[in-house]
Amino acid sequence: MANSSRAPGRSRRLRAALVVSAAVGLLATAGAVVLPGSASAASTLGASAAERGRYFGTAVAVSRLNDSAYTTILNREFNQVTAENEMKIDALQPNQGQFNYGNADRLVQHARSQGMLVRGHTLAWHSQQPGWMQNMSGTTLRNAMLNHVTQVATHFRGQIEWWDVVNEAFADGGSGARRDSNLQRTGNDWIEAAFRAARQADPNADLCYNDYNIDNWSDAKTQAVYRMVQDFKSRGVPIDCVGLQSHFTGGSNYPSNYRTTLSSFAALGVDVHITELDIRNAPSDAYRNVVNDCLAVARCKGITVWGIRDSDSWRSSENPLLFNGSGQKKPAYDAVLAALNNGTTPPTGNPTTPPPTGNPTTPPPGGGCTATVTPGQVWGDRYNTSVTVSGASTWSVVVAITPPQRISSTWSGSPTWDSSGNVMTMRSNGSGNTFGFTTMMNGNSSARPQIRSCTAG
Ligand code: G2I
Repeated sequence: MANSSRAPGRSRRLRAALVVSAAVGLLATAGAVVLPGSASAASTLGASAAERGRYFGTAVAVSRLNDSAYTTILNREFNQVTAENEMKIDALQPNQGQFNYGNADRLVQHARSQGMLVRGHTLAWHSQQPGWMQNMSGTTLRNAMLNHVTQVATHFRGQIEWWDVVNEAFADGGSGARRDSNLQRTGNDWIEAAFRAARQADPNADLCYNDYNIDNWSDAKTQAVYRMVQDFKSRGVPIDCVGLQSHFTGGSNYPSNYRTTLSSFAALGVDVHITELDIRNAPSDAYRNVVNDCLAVARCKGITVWGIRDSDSWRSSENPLLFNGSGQKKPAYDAVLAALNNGTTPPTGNPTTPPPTGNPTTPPPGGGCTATVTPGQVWGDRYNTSVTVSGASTWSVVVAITPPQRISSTWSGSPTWDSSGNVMTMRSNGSGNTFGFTTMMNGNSSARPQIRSCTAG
């Protein structure tokens, strides 16, 4: 399936969303222009990244959402989340055919309530396979893998901005070969098969290949992944992005050619994401360099750190993160925020008024049901909307948004989009009669979604 067959609802244009506009609402409100280093510079990582057209996210361990010190930092600083473990194969399908979405859904719900973007991690991986899958091979394994991809991507459809479709499929060292694994032994085309299945299940999510030790442009592993992406693009395999995990810890350092790596992948026509950043002992210089490199590459969409506090890290003894165990900001935090604030602000639309917080609007009646809009939370770059349907238990509601605004995620319904990407038809999916969505303002902070019709059945 070629990219052109994607539904447009969360296409590349949307990526610009996060992106361009966070500053806009804030600046409009403040009536000021943020200059590098000026007094009005953003004071959190997420808000500052959004001003530069990026996100700043973190891996989240769902069990820690009960820790209020943790959640306070999460909600204040970050506008993107990745499940540290809860969307892995063993977590989601512990027994064949039995899917466990509880923890993952909880994270998605938390993200939605905060307007955070969600990266899904990961659909196909040689590691963290449940026992039943580890023991499989051949066609049986290939089919089980594809079924997992399809089931999971379908379950989360409309809620995931980017999927790490395949994780860590290349070998370390100088061979440039694929990593040997049970999945690899099902045939070299397992990666593209996974991407095709993911595209089919969720045409609106961007699909990434994610790996570690592909940060140094000179490394054979980096070159091998580059050639795979080049090949996929040339053959129309649906790939949208490459994730560089960037664990600069435990023996691998920030390489001086990192920016070359980012821009070289981007030149293939894919976005690049820094997906699991942590740096041993959190040196400010290295963190600053990573931020500056991402900001220098237009297709570098954002940075995710692999945990919030050092005590949350998978390598806590290396203190590789931006907050210490007490939740205090470390020098690396200040370096990252300053680098973000000093970055170039991408061109934006011309906002005039701050987002209205006005009253619910009642749309025109449709064929047998009524859809009532309730405005939800508003952030600098985006806002939530809820729509409640009365008069029918199964329904479809047509919602139009005003470009350049884009819908970035939805919940409690099954969305499809028209070819412009501006008109969403939301169908009931058994989740009740209230659905919702997040809209990125993209430079227009005043427009609000319009209900075009509500049709029963
Ligand atoms: O290893 C660091 C990361 C490398 N890239 C892919 C990531 O998915 C990976 O994350 C780590 C998590 O940070 C760890 O938390 O992946 C590990 C393996 O999946 C995670 O470790 C696992 C332990 O191996 C399990 O024993 C444990 O039950 O964490 C699980 C939950 O705490």
